[in-house]
Formats: sequence, structure tokens, C-alpha cells
Amino acid sequence: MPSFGDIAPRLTEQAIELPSWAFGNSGTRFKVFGQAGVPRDPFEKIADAAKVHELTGLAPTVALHIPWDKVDDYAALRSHAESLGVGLGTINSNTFQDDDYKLGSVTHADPKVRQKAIDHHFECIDIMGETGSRDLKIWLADGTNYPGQDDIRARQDRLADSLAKIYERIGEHQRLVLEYKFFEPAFYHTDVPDWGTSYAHVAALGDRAFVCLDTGHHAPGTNIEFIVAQLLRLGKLGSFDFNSRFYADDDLIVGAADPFQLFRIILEVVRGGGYGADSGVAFMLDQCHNIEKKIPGQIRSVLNVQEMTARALLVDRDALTAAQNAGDVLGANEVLMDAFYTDVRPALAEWRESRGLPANPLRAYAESGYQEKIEADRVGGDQAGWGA
Ligand code: PSV
Ligand code: MN
Ligand code: MN
Repeated sequence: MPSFGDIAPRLTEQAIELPSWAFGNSGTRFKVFGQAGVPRDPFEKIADAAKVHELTGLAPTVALHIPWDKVDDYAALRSHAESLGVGLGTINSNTFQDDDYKLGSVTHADPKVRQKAIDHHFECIDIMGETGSRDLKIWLADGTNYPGQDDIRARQDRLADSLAKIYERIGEHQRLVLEYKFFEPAFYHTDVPDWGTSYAHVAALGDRAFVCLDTGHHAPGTNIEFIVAQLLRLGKLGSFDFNSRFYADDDLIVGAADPFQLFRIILEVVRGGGYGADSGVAFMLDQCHNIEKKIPGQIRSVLNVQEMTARALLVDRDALTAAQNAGDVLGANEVLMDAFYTDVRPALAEWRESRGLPANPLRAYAESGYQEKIEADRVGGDQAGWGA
């Protein structure tokens, strides 16, 4: 197996984008538990995200969600981010919180509603110009609740047509990433339920359209690493929304529910050339911290991704290929498990220190006084988040 020293240089390539909405209040349909110190505006969300980056060196960009993060002056938001050592990243559209979209947005039978949803994406693209963002991420809540409610085939045609109009506006150095989700909020059918549907649409759009894989958006038991391998093979894996789930779209801390699955996913990312700055595959988090504190929740998340990345990089590729080619079933499996069971935490702590970062970012956060300060300073914060 390679040593930690062998793989350490590759760890510097890691960049994980944080979602602005992870810092705001969020909850379930039963209750949103408000927390003291949550941001009152997008500027404060960015300050919190920058704190995560300062302590981990892992999270250099922040994804925005429009209209939750709408501001008058995006150039000011951008310089604020840059002054804190981070950049603005993916722009997420939102066509799921408006009464007009009850029966769909870009798939709606009424052309006026479709145009409203398309116009919202045009606004997002304009914002991308100001924030310097590369990616427009589209997740659609579109679907139906009852068989016969709408023509599911016609909805695919409307979807293709709407996406084509949005894609046409995307700049030369920008990308459209289309996220899928197998159910919810629609319960009978969803218009973009799986990677195959997303792939079919982005393939028809063109070279700058990709699939976004949210790890929480699959049926239980789905082999997600297979999807990763296939999309990388097809050159269409644009980004990840990392989180973890026990039951549905739980949006829990990545690696919390199933660290081995996270390891297997990252292993396929590395295998398929999807790891590193130039790979074109963006690592993002899509999480909500309903009961735990937000900033430590994000710190824990990026550290979990880093730990599994280190373990995936430790796999002895030559030994694995040799065992696979020899038909050595258990030998090949053992090569993977040897890496998976390696505790990289002490080596990572030392490595962080050698780069001027705290050995234990969670402890450093607890000792920094930042949480106490935001709790004292920010009165009345409720910035979205899912609870908004
Ligand atoms: C809804 O399921 C969702 O969690 C999607 O995963 C999006 O990425 C996210 O919301 C933000 O729109
Ligand atoms: Mn997502
Ligand atoms: Mn989701």
C-alpha cells in the first residue's frame, strides 16, 4: 500500500464547495428549530463559510441559492467573499417555492408558467456573470402525485424545450448541471428522477451540460459508485452534492450514515479521473443541520470527505489490478479493505499542522470564540435554509 507521505501531495488538490443554506435555519416539515447566531443575510453566511475554510483549508468556495441569497450588489458580495479568502461558486436556481409552480415549473402545461421558470434561470445566469460562477445547478421539484394527472411524456418534451432555452444563454465558460432525485416533493412520478434521465437531457443539450449526482437522491440499496463510474466514463459527471441518508433525502452529514459508501464513491471518482482541480467534477455539500450547530456540522463534513479521500488514494492500485486480473476475488477485496480500514486521522492532523492549519479544526473552532460572538452579535437571524 502507498504510504500517507506518497498520497499527501494529492490532498492539496481537494476543494469542497459549501452550500450557503447550510448556515441558515432549517428543519423538517414538523419543526424548524431556530438557532442562536444564524446569519441574517448572505454576507454573514459567507463569513461562516469562510470560517470553515480558514480552519480546514478545504472549502474555498460557497454555493448560492437564488432567491434565498438575492442581494442588490453581487460585486460587493463577491469582494466580501474574496476579502475573507473564499470565492462564490455554483448558482442554484429555485423553482419550487412559488404557488405558480404547484403543478410544475419548466415542465408545466401552461407556457406562461414555463416562461416564468425559464426567466428565473436567465436571472440566475445574469447573476453568474457578476459572481464569476462557472456552474448553474438546476434541481427541479417537478412531477405529479397521481397517475393520469398529467402526460408524463409531454412533460419530458417541455422539459427538453425549456432546458434548451436555458442552455442557449449559458456562457462559453459556464456549465449547466442537472440534478436528479427519485421522489419528493412529487410522490408518483418525478420529471428528472434518475441519472439516466438527467444524462439523456444533458447529452442532448451539448458539451457544457452535465449531471449533478446528489448522494441522497437514490432508492435504498442503489449502487451509487456504479453510477459514478458510468457518468465519468461518459464524460458527463459535472458535480456531486454530498450528504448522507438513512431513509429518504435526509441531508445529513456526509459520511455519517455510511462511511464505506463514501469511500467506494470516492474510489470510483479517483479511478475515473474525477478527482482534482482540472477534473471538471465539482465536490459540493448539500446538507442541512437541523439540530447540530451549523459551522461545526460543515467542518465535520469536509473532514469526513477528506478522510475518505485519503483512504481511497491509499488503495494499492497495482496490487488491485493484479488480483483482479488473476481472478483473486478475496485478494482484490482485501486490497480495498486494507485501505478502507486505515485510520488516516493522526496523519491528517499532522499534515494539517505542517500547513499552518489546526490539527483539530473542530476543537480550534470551539476554542476560537466565533460561535459565542455570532450568538451575541446576530440577533434575529433566520436566513434560509429550508425553513425559510
Ligand atoms: C432538494 O432535494 C434539494 O436538496 C436538492 O438536492 C437541491 O440540490 C437542494 O435542494 C437545493 O435546491
Ligand atoms: Mn442536492
Ligand atoms: Mn436533496
